[in-house]
Amino acid sequence: MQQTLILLKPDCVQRRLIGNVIQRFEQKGLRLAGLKLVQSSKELAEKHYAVHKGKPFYDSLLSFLTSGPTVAMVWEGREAVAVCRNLMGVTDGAKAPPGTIRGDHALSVQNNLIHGSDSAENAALEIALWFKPDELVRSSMADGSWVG
Ligand code: D4T
Repeated sequence: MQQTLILLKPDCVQRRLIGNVIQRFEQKGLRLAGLKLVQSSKELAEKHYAVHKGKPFYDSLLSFLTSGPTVAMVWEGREAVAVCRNLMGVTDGAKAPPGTIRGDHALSVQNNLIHGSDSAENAALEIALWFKPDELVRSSMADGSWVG
């Protein structure tokens, strides 16, 4: 069973799209293992986007991620990393296909509503950055054997 970190970025919260996005992950059959509303500090944003340090969009990206509340979530299920990335659509909202979260609701590259880990290894690092171990809940779903 794979886990992934999903962030509903400040634009998603401000545009009242939290419920719309969560519904998509639920409907796909993933299980929610952690959920909280976070006002990201600059330090947290710097750690989260450390890989982009030095890029032209880095400062703007930090300002964006710290500009308001973010919903941090851990979703799990079979191939959860790839499943979530497919539900999100590509980074540039203008290029994301209809039916995806970004394809349906985003036009921007930076303000693209959502973050999802890009590998199982990065998911583990990012989950540890955003969540304490006791904030994650282990459980099974009643329909687990049907959803797979
Ligand atoms: P995240 O990490 O937010 O899920 O986005 P992606 O995985 O889809 O895209 P990314 O790592 O390439 O970029 C991280 C973040 O930076 C913003 N960005 C990206 C930007 O503002 N300008 C740019 O030119 C690029 C490439 C968008 C997402």
